[in-house]
Amino acid sequence: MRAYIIPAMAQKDSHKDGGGQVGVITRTEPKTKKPSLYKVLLLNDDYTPMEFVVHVLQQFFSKSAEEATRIMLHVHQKGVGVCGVYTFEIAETKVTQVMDFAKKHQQPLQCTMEKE
Ligand code: TYC
Repeated sequence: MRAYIIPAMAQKDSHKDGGGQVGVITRTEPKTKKPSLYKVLLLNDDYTPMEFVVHVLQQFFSKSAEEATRIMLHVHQKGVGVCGVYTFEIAETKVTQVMDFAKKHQQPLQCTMEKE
């Protein structure tokens, strides 16, 4: 909540009572807005080894071996899957990290993001 202080001379009739009083208006709406969220997606392909994808999910998305395996198998079977949900800059960083890592290891793995 934020309070706005109105200077005495700006208030109606403030001159009659000698002034010096200030008015305070408060509002109850929170000032902050929730940031938009973005899903980071992994796409399936026929070439990237399953172990490589599991490693990516553990390394860049802090998944356990079990959760990483579950997500990898989901992507393998359905074609696409969610690695995590983040604010724009974090999601963008994750995509860049995965794409750079895949390129460095000559894997065709694709990672993208989409607004929730
Ligand atoms: N389809 C790959 C294979 O059979 C495994 C794989 C899973 C690749 C998920 C990419 O995002 C991916 N080796």
